Amino acid sequence: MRRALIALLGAGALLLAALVAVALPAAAAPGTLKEAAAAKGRVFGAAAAQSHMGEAAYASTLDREFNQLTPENEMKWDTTEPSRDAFNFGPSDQLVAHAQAQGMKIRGHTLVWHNQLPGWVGGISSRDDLLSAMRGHIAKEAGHFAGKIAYWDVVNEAFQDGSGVRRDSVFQRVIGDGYIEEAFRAARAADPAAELCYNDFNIDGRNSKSDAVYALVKDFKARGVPIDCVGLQAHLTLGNVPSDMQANMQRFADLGVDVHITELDVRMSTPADGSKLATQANDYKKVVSACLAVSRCTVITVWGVTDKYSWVPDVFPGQGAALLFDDNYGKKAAYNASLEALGGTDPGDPGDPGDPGTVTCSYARTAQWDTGFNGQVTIKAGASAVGSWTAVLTMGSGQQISGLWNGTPSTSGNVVTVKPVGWNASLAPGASASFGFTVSAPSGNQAAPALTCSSP
Ligand code: G2I
Repeated sequence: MRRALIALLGAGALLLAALVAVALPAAAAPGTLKEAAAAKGRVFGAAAAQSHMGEAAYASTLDREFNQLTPENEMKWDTTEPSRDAFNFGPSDQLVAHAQAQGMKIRGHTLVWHNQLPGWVGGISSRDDLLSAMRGHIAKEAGHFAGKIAYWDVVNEAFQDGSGVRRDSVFQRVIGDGYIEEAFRAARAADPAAELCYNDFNIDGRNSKSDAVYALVKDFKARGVPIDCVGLQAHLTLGNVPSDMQANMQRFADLGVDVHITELDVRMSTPADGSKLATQANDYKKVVSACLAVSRCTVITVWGVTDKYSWVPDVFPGQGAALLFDDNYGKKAAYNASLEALGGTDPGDPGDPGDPGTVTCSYARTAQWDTGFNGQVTIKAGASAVGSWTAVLTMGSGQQISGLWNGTPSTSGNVVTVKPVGWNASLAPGASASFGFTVSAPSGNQAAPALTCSSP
């Protein structure tokens, strides 16, 4: 009897354990960039402009996805000290208050830069005078925000692009090489709690410019000049993430500084299309993964919330679509790729038709004769389900598609865009769909058409 009872209790415990296992699913993967980044001990930020904060979708996207804010222009010298000793912290105070209310960290950007510099600074020609103006500016601005700033971009873009030579700015000309360390010392004195960074573009991989920054940081560390981090801006062009980005970040980290990706965007020629957006998604994934592989890469910040307000088209006409959210605040493939690289999953996954996901595709020739051939294209979903897909075939000279099945073609010149027929639109993770076609090629050109694909 007692034995039977124990057996019964044992069985009950097993049953209970089984029930608990069913009732407690694994913790849901984080569903926003900031949550996913936090789970990896990272911060995910965006540059934001006070002038857009009144737009509800702008502010709500910023607040939902990001836990660090960089004022895009509001802390620059021409705004904060437009004339000597006359300070204006109005717009920056508003952004700081918003960030604090949202529990976001704040990146101060930037104390000393040759650009967006008021005319009066450029007019100073005595070393002592410029040194005192620069120290005064830093003391006042970093002092004003002291205790509220997680990271300061103390000096921005001090090296010439494409070389290890110092940029010819008024600071360099009038004060000389020492102006950078003077700026860092003044910043430390004004706000001892902030991490102090040197920030620059085109130092994402190893090159003569990043070598020069490396030498600067090494020298500062050796001589006890205060520096805590290096900002790699990462204003990238499509398909060009430096292959040695991780190694480059690691060498900085090995000097004893943190590494921040401070202004990430990946621009493309506009209009965007599925294949460019897929390449961009892969670029973002590479950058996020490289950061995660370096323990001292602690911050990733994108340079803007939405493509709608990106700086890119103003400076590079005909280019844009560089960020994670499109003009309508829709999540782009690059968003999903970044989130997934951080270990998160969009709550819309899997199978949300609005979720781009990723697909790969392949071509095979299934028959051929003197004046034509049959081809078959297979589209395969990646790790996430996709709601739809698009394949683009570029035909060779003298080739024309004379028939196509299991797909819906539309032709423009020698480019044939193929969408699903309906039943073969949505694909489970790893599943594939195929369509076939006949090519008429009177000249005998049997060359495979070029093929790209994307989702949706
Ligand atoms: O150029 C991209 C970034 C490179 N690294 C340093 C960043 O501070 C820089 O940001 C951009 C801002 O995104 C732009 O918004 O810096 C530009 C100026 O160098 C900013 O553009 C300026 C325009 O030149 C002004 O005409 C405009 O009034 O933005 C101002 C405010 O919208």
